[in-house]
Amino acid sequence: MNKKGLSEKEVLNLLNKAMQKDTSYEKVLSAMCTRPHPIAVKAHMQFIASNMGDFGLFSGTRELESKVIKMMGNLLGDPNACGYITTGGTESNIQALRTARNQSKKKHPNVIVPASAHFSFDKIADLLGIEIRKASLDSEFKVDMDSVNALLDDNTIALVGIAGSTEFGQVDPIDSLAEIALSNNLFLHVDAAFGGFVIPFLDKKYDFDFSVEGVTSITADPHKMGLSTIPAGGLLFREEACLLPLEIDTPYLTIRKQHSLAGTRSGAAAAAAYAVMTHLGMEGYRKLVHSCMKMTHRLVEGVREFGIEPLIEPVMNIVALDVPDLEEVRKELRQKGWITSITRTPRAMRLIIMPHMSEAALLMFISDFGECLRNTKK
Ligand code: 0PR
Repeated sequence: MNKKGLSEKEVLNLLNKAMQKDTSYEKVLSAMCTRPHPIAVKAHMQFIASNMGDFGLFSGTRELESKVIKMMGNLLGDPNACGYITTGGTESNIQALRTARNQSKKKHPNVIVPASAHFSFDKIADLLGIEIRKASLDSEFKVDMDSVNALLDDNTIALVGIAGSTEFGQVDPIDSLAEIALSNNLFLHVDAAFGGFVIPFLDKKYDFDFSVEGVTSITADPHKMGLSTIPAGGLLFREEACLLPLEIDTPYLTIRKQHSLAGTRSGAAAAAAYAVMTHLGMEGYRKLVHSCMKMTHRLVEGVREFGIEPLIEPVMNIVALDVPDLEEVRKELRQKGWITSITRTPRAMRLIIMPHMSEAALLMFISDFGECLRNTKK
């Protein structure tokens, strides 16, 4: 630290310099986050000092958090769901499986997740001492139910289904997983970190949430397609009793118990999520998702003209393209400023069409993509 403080102007200059090195979102096709809605930013700033880790001090923010959970419960099939605003999908997944582990009496618990599960489940294996078993995927990258059944044994405590997989944007057969969960008395967690704010607004209907009997908990993140500020994840449980195994005593706070993983935790995130959800409403999110889906279909149409096919017809605004000379093409695109990503198995080009994408930028991407393909073929 410098001995003497710098002036505000000098500090702001330093900040601006640092910010210039950050990538602005215009040409980012690899991110599940986006620019937050301006009203979320306003709310975030207004509640910047609020701490949900000691919410007895911040009962107004606490009310906003409860309202966000209520709105999310309504969105995800159970108006009576309970939960809290986490730091993101990772914390939500950890906490859901921590509940499952603490509720079970197994000494060597295992959880079955699809091979497409986000890497947060590998962190969970390490943190919670749970064996994570990966079930294979079918030809459409949904979890294969035969594989799930084959992995199931007496030490299985939970199943996980993904609604909006990180790489393919696919939705697992949650109803089939729920049947197994119900008949074996297992916890069923749905990771809809990305899909939670997309699937309810698609034209096609999917049974993926609490409307499916047997679903115990859901991860759905306002800081992804919810257009809220980071860090705003959501964790919902069907039953209040699921929060109990997470509780620890906090005798010297204004609250007696805490169930979050983080201690001090952003109230700004809860206020931001409340603001943007209340402002956009169901109609606003539907428009947003429709616009992303329209661009996604336009993208697929465009690349098909170059003979490139997606691995599956896009379910949501995530596309995996089967591209020859993948790394070469990605490198060329990078030189034109485009940031793309990949899927693990099989290797494909992964593109996420977030709300920061515009139709004009997308058309430019399609044209640049065609040029890069031709260049690498030479
Ligand atoms: N579950 C699913 C299905 C996810 O896709 C993700 C993150 C998580 C859980 C974990 O969420 P948090 O990162 O909020 O803890 N998916 C993206 C990923 O890891 C997140 C991301 C966002 C990556 C922006 C890059 C980026 O620029 O790929």
